[in-house]
Amino acid sequence: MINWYHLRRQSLVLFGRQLTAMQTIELTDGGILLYDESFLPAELSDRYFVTIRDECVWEQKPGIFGHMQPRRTASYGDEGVTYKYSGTVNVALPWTPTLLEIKERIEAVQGKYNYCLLNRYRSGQDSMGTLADKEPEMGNVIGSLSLGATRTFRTKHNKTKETMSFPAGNGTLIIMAGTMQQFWMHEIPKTKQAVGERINLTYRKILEPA
Ligand SMILES: O=C(O)CCC(=O)C(=O)O
Repeated sequence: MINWYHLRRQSLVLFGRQLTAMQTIELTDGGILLYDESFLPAELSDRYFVTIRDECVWEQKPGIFGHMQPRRTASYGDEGVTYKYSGTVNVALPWTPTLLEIKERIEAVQGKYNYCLLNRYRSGQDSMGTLADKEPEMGNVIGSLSLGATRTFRTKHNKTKETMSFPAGNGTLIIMAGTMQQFWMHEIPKTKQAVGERINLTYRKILEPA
């Protein structure tokens, strides 16, 4: 049987460069958002979801005002990398084979990453409040892969409040680049709909402190 997914992907390899079906969305003030709703096929995404859910070390951390973050997180990366944000200190555990495999797939599209922050949303009541990932030690390209239930990824311009929403479902890839973190915030709002569990992996480049 012909595997249409692979045929589509292969047809996008030209002169050794992988061209993907990503949409490029140019945001106000130089932000760039790349979006591919079906970057990975469903069966592979399902497999990654189960492996990552079962083998990663998850914790629920206190957020900036002392309340517990409304989701679980995990932290993996190159040896010695630590990512600090919103009052949390996240020391990277060594990469798992699955996280490395996904990293290579995303790097084939854009970016070079040495760290991955994972977010696990157990139900529609888990969420991520509005934020921008603009710590000075972090590179501007973030590769964000979603697995499991579909949630809304919403981004809003800091001043104009222009808002864009994208379904982030099983196998969706979003790459945030350009000046997006300076001018745009993003969030995963709560939903009252009965949604299942979702895992999101944000691959990042944590630069050496100057
Ligand atoms: O769960 C998501 O899709 C968003 C995660 C994210 O962007 C972040 O952790 O900064």
